[in-house]
Amino acid sequence: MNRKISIVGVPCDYGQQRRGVDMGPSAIRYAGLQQRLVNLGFEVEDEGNIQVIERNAIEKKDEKLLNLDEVIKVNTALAEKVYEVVKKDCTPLVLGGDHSIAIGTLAGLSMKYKNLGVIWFDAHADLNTPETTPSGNIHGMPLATSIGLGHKRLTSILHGEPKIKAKNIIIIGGRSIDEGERELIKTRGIKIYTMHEIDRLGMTHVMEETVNYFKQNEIDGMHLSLDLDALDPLYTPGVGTPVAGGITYRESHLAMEMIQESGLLTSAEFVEVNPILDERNKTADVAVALIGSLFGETLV
Ligand code: 4U7
Ligand code: MN
Ligand code: MN
Ligand code: MN
Repeated sequence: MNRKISIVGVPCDYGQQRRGVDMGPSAIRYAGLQQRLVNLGFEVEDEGNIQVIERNAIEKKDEKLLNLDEVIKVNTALAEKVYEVVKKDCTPLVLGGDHSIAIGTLAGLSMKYKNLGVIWFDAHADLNTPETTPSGNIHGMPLATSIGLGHKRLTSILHGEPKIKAKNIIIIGGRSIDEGERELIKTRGIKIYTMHEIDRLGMTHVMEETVNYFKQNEIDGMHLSLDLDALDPLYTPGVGTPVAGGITYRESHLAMEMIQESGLLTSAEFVEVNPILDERNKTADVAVALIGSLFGETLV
C-alpha cells in the first residue's frame, strides 16, 4: 500500500428504507478519522462527498428496486471518483452511506485491478438479485451486482463486464443469509466464514486462511468492504439491520491488524453507520478505531 490516502464520503441512504445512514460520513469524520491517519504518517486528502440529491425532493415511484435511478446516479459518480483516485496512485477510503455504494466503489476499482480480492465483512451476504430480494433494497445486492448478476442498469455502471470474480470474494461474519444467496454461494464458489466457522476456528485461523487463499489466487489488489453490522450490535448499535451474535470488538480489530500485516490491502470502505440509531457516536468511534488498526496502529 502506498502512503497516500484519499477519503471519499458518500452520504447515500437510497439503498434501503431508513433515513440516517446518509449522515454516516459526517459521523465518521467527526470521530477523528483524518487525524488518526495523519498520526500514522499518511498523507491524507479528504476529497469531500459525492453529491447526492436530497431525498425529500424525490417523488415515490412504484418500483421493484427501491430508488433505482438515484442509486445508479450516486454509484456512477462514485465509480468515476474512485477511478480518479486510483489513477493518481492514492489509496481510496470510502465512507458510507448504505452498502449499495459498494457497487460504485468496485466499479471504479475494476478499472485498475483485474483480479481484485474482496473481503466482505458483514452479517449479510448482500448477494440478492431483483429475482431473489425479499425487500427490494439495493443495499442487499451489491455483491451480486458486482459479479454481474442483477439489474442491467446496475451491472453496467462504468462498463458492462463483471467488476470482480466470485472466486475472489471472502465473506466474513455471515449470520443472516437468504435462500437465494445461499444458492449463489454454493453454485458460484463464493468463500464464506459464518459466525459458526469463526467460533470454531478462531479469527486468527480465519484470517490466515483468507490471506493464503488470496495469495494462491494471485490477486493484484485487495479491497475491504466493512459493514458495521458484521460486529455484534453490542459494539455497533448504530446500524440499520443489526443481527445478534456477531463479531466482537477485539476479533474485528485482530482481523484488521492481520489484513495490515499481509501487506495486500489497496482500498477499503466502511458503510452502514447510522447516527440516528447510534448511542453517542459509538458506532462511528468503532469505525475509526478499526480504520486505525487497518492502517497500522499497533498496541505498543
Ligand atoms: B446490508 C436482506 F432480507 N438480506 O436483502 C435484504 F434480510 O448491506 C438484508 O448487509 C440486507 O446491511 C442487508 O434486504 C444489507 C434481508
Ligand atoms: Mn452489507
Ligand atoms: Mn449487513
Ligand atoms: Mn445494514
